[in-house]
Amino acid sequence: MTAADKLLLPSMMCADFGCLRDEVAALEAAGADGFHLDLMDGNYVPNYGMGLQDIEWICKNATVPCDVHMMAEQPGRYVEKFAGYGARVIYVHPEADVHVARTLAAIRDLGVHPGIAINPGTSFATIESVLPLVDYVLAMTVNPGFAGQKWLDFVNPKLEQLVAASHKDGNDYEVVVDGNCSPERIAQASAMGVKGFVLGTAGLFGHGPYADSMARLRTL
Ligand code: S6P
Ligand code: MG
Repeated sequence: MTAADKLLLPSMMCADFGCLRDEVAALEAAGADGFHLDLMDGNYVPNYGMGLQDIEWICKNATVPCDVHMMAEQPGRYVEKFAGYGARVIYVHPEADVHVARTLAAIRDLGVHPGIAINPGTSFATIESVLPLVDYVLAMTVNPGFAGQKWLDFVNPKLEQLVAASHKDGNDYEVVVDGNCSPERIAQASAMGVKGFVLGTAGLFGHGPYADSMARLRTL
């Protein structure tokens, strides 16, 4: 994989909502490949965010694609809404959906890339059967719900499993990592074959000019 192939995806829950328009413009100018938009329902995870109106505004005003990460129970209830906003990818968690295969098919029928998000404590085997239905796998390296957490090393073998299975036996998906994407972790995961990185407090926000950080991360 070349550096240019890497997908660098700022996590907008880490942006300054006091000047969201400026944040979006600055991150796009810095070379963001897309925006990662987290939805938390206070139930599936013990936190709330981002609001539907925030997600709608970013989806409709960004000039780069937007991916919605649903940390919410019964995600199927909302996929039509996010498709209407113009989302590029919609990620759902298998534990949150009794009929995840139906929801993934519904996302594709809406013209959006289906994605599955996998928690640190969820095994590869749990999602293996639905992998042919998805275009992206969001591998969580922290427990979902909060920014600023530590990378859980026990996830590393599963990252390798996900990459190894990504383009064979009926599968055709890319692996994106979410959680503590520091420069060191990006270098490590990139070497494993991970394609995309959600950038939060570990690698982008609070580390000086976005363009400088993004240029450095792209070379790793
Ligand atoms: C929260 C969410 C993530 C965070 C991101 C923050 O679980 O799904 O997308 O926004 O992980 O990154 P960092 O670098 O603060 O861990
Ligand atoms: Mg996320």
